[in-house]
Amino acid sequence: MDKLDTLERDLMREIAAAGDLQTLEAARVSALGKKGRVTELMKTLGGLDPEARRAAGQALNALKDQIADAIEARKAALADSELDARLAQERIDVSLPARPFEVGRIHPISQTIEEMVAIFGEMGFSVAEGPHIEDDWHNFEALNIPAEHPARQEMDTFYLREAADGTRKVLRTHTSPVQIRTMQTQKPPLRIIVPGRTFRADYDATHSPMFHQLEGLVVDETTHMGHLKGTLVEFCRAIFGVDDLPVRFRPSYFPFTEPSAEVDIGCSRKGGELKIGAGGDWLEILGCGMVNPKVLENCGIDSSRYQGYAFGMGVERIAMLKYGIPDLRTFYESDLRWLRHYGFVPIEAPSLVRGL
Ligand code: 2NL
Repeated sequence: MDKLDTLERDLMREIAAAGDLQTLEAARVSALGKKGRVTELMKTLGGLDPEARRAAGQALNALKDQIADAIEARKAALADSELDARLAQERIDVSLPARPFEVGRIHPISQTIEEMVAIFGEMGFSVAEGPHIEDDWHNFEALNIPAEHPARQEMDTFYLREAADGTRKVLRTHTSPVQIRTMQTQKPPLRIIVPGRTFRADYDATHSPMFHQLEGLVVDETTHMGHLKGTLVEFCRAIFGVDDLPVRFRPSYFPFTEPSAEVDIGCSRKGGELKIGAGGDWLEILGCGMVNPKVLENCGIDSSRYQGYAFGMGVERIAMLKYGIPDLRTFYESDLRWLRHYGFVPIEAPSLVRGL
């Protein structure tokens, strides 16, 4: 029992004296470890007679618990003071400038499509989409574009490798095949717009092998050229934000519409600067017409009952005019400086969500 008192005093002193977690762990091992002093004493119990063994056993177990508790308490105290020391040392410098917060930009093509969709959306049009890879029928044949038409020649169209049956798929040269697919699968009345990528083998300051179109199609029983004119005049004024913008319909030809027209908007070109609005000059911005009855029939729509109009425009061209972008090729260069200049900060850009 004397020995136990001495051991207890020694161990408690060691624990109290441990100045860090490592020293404390060493003290624990030397007391309670496999060869620790308390453990070694436990092993001597077997040599005592039963009476003494019980008394010594109880005392030893009590000592073991006391030491273990003391170690835990010391451990907590050491951890606290370590944290206090770290907190005293580490400071937050509130005067440090905040980390730069980079916000991406919306590409002018995406922004322009968004604005077009919003304008036509308010007029009751829905958006339709379709595949970029098309077959000859959907891209040309159904649209009344004859085999000898220049658009079907190798020169203008990207053809895919010939299949085993001799047919060749194409990268769609316009978004019209989506209208064809819609007419095949849905019943009139139809009122859709089709924004999307299109592909033609052409490359200069105003042409890119990949570009964007937005086409529209309305088919109903009494839809006529007056609806076509009203819709497109309204669209031109809305997209350029000019209420009294002059709009002119000039007779033209497309195989898929009859009659067909090209639409010009008023502008002035004084001093080499282009200004959209009244000014005596004209700028072509889209094509349109009444859907050729042959096209309706090709899609299984009864042309003696239904008629409609269609239109198409290049998204890049509208974006260049609206946002003063001089070279079409820069749209696809992924130059971040260009994107920071011409792109739109999401929260500032007019969007569908807030009705432009
Ligand atoms: C242009 C002119 C146009 C159409 C596209 C169309 C589609 C079907 C039936 C009839 Cl499915 N027409 N599309 C009609 C007239 C003009 O585009 O200058 N595009 C850039």
